[in-house]
Amino acid sequence: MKKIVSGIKPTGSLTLGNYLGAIKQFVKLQEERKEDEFYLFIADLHAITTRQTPHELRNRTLDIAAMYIASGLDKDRTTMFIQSEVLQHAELGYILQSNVYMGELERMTQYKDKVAKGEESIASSLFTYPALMAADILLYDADYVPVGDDQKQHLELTRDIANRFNHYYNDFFTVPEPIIPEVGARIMDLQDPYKKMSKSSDNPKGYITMFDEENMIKKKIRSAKTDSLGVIKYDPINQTGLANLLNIYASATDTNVEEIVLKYKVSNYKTFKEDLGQVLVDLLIPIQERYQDLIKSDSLQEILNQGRDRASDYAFKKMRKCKRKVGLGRK
Ligand code: ATP
Ligand code: LTN
Repeated sequence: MKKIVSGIKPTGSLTLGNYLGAIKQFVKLQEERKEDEFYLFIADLHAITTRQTPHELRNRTLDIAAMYIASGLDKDRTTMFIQSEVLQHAELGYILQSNVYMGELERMTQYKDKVAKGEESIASSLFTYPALMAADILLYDADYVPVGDDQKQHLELTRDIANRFNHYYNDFFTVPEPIIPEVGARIMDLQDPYKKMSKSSDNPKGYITMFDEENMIKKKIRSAKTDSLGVIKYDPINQTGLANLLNIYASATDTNVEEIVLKYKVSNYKTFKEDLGQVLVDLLIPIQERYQDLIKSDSLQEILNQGRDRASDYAFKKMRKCKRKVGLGRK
């Protein structure tokens, strides 16, 4: 039996990128791997590395939990919980800060990108973030971590931290492996296809959220940036915007890009975009309907309570052993 762990930050409305890169992937793994255990958390401690409005943060945390279940997650086979409700994440995060070097953290591109944006006040937690992320994973002895492409570097660092700790204190943590989807791992912004689709982007036209209404979805796809070449083929260098739309289509329909190109070979961008809009409407609207039922129900609260208790149980035991290893506290 393997353990699969992943997290998602409640920093904005979930996007199509989050869905295709992470959520769909998680649900699929769960369908394929009947023997395995699944832990999934809403990373609210990570969200506050950038300033959040308290009531919005709290609402979005629940939104994400409901969206996961609405997307097909099996609630009976998932330990789903809110990160800050399991105290050991912060505790282990601190210990791991002492096992990661400044130079390593300085190399993290997610951090560098945020700094490069030129924001004035950068919280110190944004810098130490990878230590907390490593804690999220190592606390549960995860074997696999399904994530989008942007998290690959953090996962590598998590592995380095685990190996370093294991070397110094004798084998203690399971060294995890990332699972990154073949298609859908990097959905790009619809208006600027050189940049990742991101829920904290300034331009809402660049992303589709999982809450967008039918007309909005179609409109955003229709106005997605393409090129003037007018031929449907997969050429990420010269037709970057179109390549992104082809990836979205392939990922949303579980097909491959070649098949889509073949289907639209003699078509035009307008027809292709109309069809893609419809594909996404057919994908997202049923999820939104299930979400509406869930967000009002008591069952969501019960799932999160149960998840918190189960995760805390494991985390408590792991941390007791960890502190003993490191020499903290009394015997
Ligand atoms: P932000 O935009 O605020 O930085 P984010 O959406 O990148 O947030 P998370 O919410 O933590 O960050 O991401 C959750 C998961 O979604 C991660 O596994 C991440 O790799 C994946 N993901 C995020 N954006 C994309 C994208 N554009 N394409 C594919 N996967 C993505
Ligand atoms: N850092 C991730 C979110 C995240 C995560 C995790 C993902 C926090 N902890 C543990 C997988 C496992 C992000 O920014 N997308």
